[in-house]
Order: sequence, then C-alpha cells, then structure tokens
Amino acid sequence: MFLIRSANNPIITRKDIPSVLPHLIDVSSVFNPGAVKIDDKYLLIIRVQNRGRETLLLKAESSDGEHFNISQNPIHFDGIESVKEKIFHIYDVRITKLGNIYYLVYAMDMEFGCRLGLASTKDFSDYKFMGIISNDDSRNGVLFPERIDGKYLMYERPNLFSLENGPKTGSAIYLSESIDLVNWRKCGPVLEGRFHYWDEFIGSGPPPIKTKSGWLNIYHGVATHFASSNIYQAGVFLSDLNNPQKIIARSKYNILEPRELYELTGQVANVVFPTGAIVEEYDSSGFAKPESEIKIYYGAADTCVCMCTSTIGEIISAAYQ
Ligand code: BMA
Repeated sequence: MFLIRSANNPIITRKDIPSVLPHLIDVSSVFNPGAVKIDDKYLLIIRVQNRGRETLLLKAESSDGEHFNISQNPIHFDGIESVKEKIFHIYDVRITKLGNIYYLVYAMDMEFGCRLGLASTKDFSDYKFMGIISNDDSRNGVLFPERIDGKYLMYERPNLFSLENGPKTGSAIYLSESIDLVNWRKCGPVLEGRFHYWDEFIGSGPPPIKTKSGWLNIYHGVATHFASSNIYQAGVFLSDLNNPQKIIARSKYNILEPRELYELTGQVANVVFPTGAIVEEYDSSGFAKPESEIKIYYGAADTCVCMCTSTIGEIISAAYQ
C-alpha cells in the first residue's frame, strides 16, 4: 500500500497528556488533530477528552513530526465569551495559513446543534475568536489556503442525517464563499456520498492542498451498512483550481481504513479520521511537488493520534483509481 503508517503509531496517546489540575488528570483520549509546519517545527492542535467527557484543545510541537511535546495549557479563544449560547465542546480543528495568519476552523457543539467556529492566531500563543461561520448545523469546515476571484472559500459538510448510534452527519460536501471570513454563503454541493459503498456519509479531512493537478482533498467516508458498526475510512478527490465546485477525479477505493488494533478498537471502534496534512515541499509558485512527502495525521478509534506518509504524486494517482 502506498500509505505507510508510522512505526511509532499511535504517535500520541492519552498517556502522553500531562497531568495538570483541574482539567487534565488521567485523560480518556486524544484524537483528530489539526496540523501545520512552521519553519522546521511540526505543530498539532489535539483534541483531548477528560474523564468528565469535557473537550480540551492542546498544542503539541515536534521537530520530526512523530515525537511531540504537549503543552500543559488548554487553548482559550479570546472573545468567545461574546457567544451567549452555551458551547459544550470545541473540536476537530483544521488549520489553514492565509498570508501571515493561521486560521482554525472547528466544530462547536451547542444547545441547538453543531456550528462551525473560526479563530485566528499569528503565533499559536494567543488565539482570537472570529465568529460562528456556519448558518446551520455543519461540521468538517476546511478553509482554502488562498482566495479565488477575491473570495475566501471553504468546504463544509452540513449535518442533515442522524446515524444509528452515531452523531449527526451528512452525505454531501458543499462549497461556501465569503468576502470577510465571517459571513458565508453556500455556493452548492461538491461531492456526494455513494450509498452502499465505502463513502456513504462524507466530510472533508485536512484543508485542500494546491497541486498542478488540481486541489488535492483527503476526505473521510463512513460505511453504515454493517451490523452495529459505522466504519470510518479515508479517500481522495481532486477539484478544479479555479472552480473548486468542479470535481476532476475521485478515488473509487479508500486509501486508508481501520486495520491496526489501535484503529479497530477504542472509544469508537473502526475509525480513521484524517484532519491534518503536512506537505514537505512546494515549488516556487506554491504548488505541492509531486515527489514531496506528505504526512497525514489522523485520529484512530477516537482514542489516539496516528500518522502515515505517502507522496503527493501517489495520492493524486489514487484519485484516478
Ligand atoms: C464524526 C465526528 C468525529 C469523530 C467521528 C468518529 O462524526 O464526530 O469527531 O471522530 O465521527 O466517531
């Protein structure tokens, strides 16, 4: 297989989370990380669940992408107090750099359902809450790393269905656009789930990666037609560089599925859930090089953080298989 799991998997487990009163004592799980590389440093924002089933976000840093030092201080978004409704959980961060600023898009579980939230940071020390950016129930928001025709773009996945024994989900990824990053308008559907196959319900994984073959998108698909289990896998699609609502190619097969024990069993069994990707080499025009390594970070069984590697070229060719 062209995706190679790290020999150090799972690269972060609950045992790596520092014990800090009052929230971080003997936590239950850590998963679904956002990822970015800044100069030579790999940085993850990890989702930690404590034994009160509260969710905390922590920063993790590494010089090799596999061994991480984890911060002791849960992230706080300055200005989030302005939201009057109760926020239960903030989770599944996706990180995109636009200009000199890093943007974090995440899911917010609230009284009236799930919304997408946006925060910005320049240094991963201070974070500014920018607002709720989905008009309705939505998850898996990924911001594009550049504007197209002067507009900010995002893929998001409206939550329109409820899985049996599972969370609300959806079977279509939509393109949305904005001129100010805070107010968004849906342009229309991009990718639909394929019922009876591996990707019945779908959602974006890491933010889109710019390649000469199009926007490279890793997404998750859920197969629900098995007794008592929803199987979360990962696949790939390419979309048009100038019009990301247009699909160029889509993998018929998943590129990653639960096979190792740490993916097959845990808090939620049979889950690989990619949320971060690091491209090691871009050309001078900002395209990911086909021969570049890509590190894909994913949550396994909603219990631990894992990583696998491939090349950009291999992932692109998977979209045509
Ligand atoms: C999805 C989200 C993810 C989670 C996955 C598997 O719907 O809730 O955060 O990892 O289910 O439980």
